[in-house]
Amino acid sequence: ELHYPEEINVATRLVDRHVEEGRGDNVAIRFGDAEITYAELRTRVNRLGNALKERGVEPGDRVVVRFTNRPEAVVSCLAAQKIGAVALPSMKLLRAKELVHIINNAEASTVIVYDDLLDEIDEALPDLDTVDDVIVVQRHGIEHDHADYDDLTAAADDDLDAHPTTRDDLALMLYTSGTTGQPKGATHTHRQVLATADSYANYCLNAAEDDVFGGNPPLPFAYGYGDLLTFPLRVGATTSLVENAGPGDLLEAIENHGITVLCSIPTAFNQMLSKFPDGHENYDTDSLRLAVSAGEPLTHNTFNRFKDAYGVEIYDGIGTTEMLHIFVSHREGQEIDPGATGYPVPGYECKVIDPDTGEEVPRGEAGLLAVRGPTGISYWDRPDKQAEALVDGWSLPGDIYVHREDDRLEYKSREDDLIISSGYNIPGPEVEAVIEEREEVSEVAVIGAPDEERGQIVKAFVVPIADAKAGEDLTETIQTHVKNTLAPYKYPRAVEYVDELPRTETGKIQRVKLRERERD
Ligand code: 3SK
Repeated sequence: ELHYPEEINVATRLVDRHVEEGRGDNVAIRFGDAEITYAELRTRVNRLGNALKERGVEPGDRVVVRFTNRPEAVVSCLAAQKIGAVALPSMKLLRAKELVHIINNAEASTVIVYDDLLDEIDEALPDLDTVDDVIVVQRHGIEHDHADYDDLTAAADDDLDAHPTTRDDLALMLYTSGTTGQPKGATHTHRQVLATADSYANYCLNAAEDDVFGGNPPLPFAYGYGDLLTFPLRVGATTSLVENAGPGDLLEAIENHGITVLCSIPTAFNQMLSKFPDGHENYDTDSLRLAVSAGEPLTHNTFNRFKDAYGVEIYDGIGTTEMLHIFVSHREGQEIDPGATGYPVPGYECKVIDPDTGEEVPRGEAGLLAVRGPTGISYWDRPDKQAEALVDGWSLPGDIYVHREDDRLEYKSREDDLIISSGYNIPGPEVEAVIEEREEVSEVAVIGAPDEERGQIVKAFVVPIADAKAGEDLTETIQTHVKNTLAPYKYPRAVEYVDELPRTETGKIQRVKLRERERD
């Protein structure tokens, strides 16, 4: 079990402690050619923290931080937390209407925003009920009439004592990007933010001071917040930040920043493999010691191809915004079975239950995953959803899993993605993984489409690779391949070819949109 003192502030644990213990010259952030040491990061956090206090931000206030992956995003979250406020990072692609919902729901007082993301805030502003201050980081010379981040921080004091927050005070709020419905605020305390590093990053990744964490998950995504902020800073290591990174940018960052732990999502690993199948021949990737994937299940195919091309294994994990980070994964040094997500992360317990009775199902049978540990589901102001998602102290993230005889947990599907056809339960992602084995297929999503006779049929939406010929022949090839690989009732009775799949900003396939299309 992880223990934390009653009074604790995440910002001091991630920054000040390293300076006080002689690691002030360690590089905390690499961004392009710039390096920010822990000593410099502390000063930047203190200055912004003092400026926020002077502008009236109080402990407990919510401070919206709207940035791409840049150093100011890290500084802003830590400065808000250091003065006892709650950082609320916001995804860059959110539009004014979505921002109005989130910011009003959180009753935020302040917005810190990068100038090229200001227009949606300006559009939202007349409808924002509680915001009384907008602070803009000027980088692109975009004109505005708000307070200026550089002016405020230049005029502020270098020293700041952290607010005496307790371990159970809120430090972070993240709205679920949601493949369905209105975004909900997931709240996280100072203790819980630290616990993601002290459980997953410590035990599964062996995070250490000489690591460089890098990749492309956005910082406002719980996955990116852990990978690129909490994990490296917890151990005095370095985070490599790259704005809007594509496959080439990631490879450049590996070479230039010496990334040791590469964090990304399956789509981006696949893009790296398609564009740079022998990436290590074009770039020096020797620094890599492992890669981490989440967001969508990783297929065998991607795991094997990446290992062949880049010489490292990808550790797949399941996490959610509500749980803050990964709670099932393999650990470094364990034999990875790419057919399973892995074991409960040390500190967490998992069981697989019958959703109707709440009883554990026998090993080998599919059921709903229930999890408890140092983080858990805690929605902001949504007692209805909270009661459904946290039952008897167990969080229900909404995933269907099998607890195997070998103790590993094997992912089947999201609860919503289970297809029931003629009485058979068919996990869509299982069929997707098999279809994706075909070389003609670039991406695929499988859903249950309404069918009078069978209730639902398995339907595959396929993005073919550039030179594959979409049509009846390919459909037959796909269907035969699935019938030969899985129980034949799982084959897609319908296949539709599309140019792209609908995705959330964090890269998750929005199967709900495909289902809606089929219903309309
Ligand atoms: O939503 C996810 O897929 C996720 C995975 C790992 C860590 C955090 C999150 C939100």
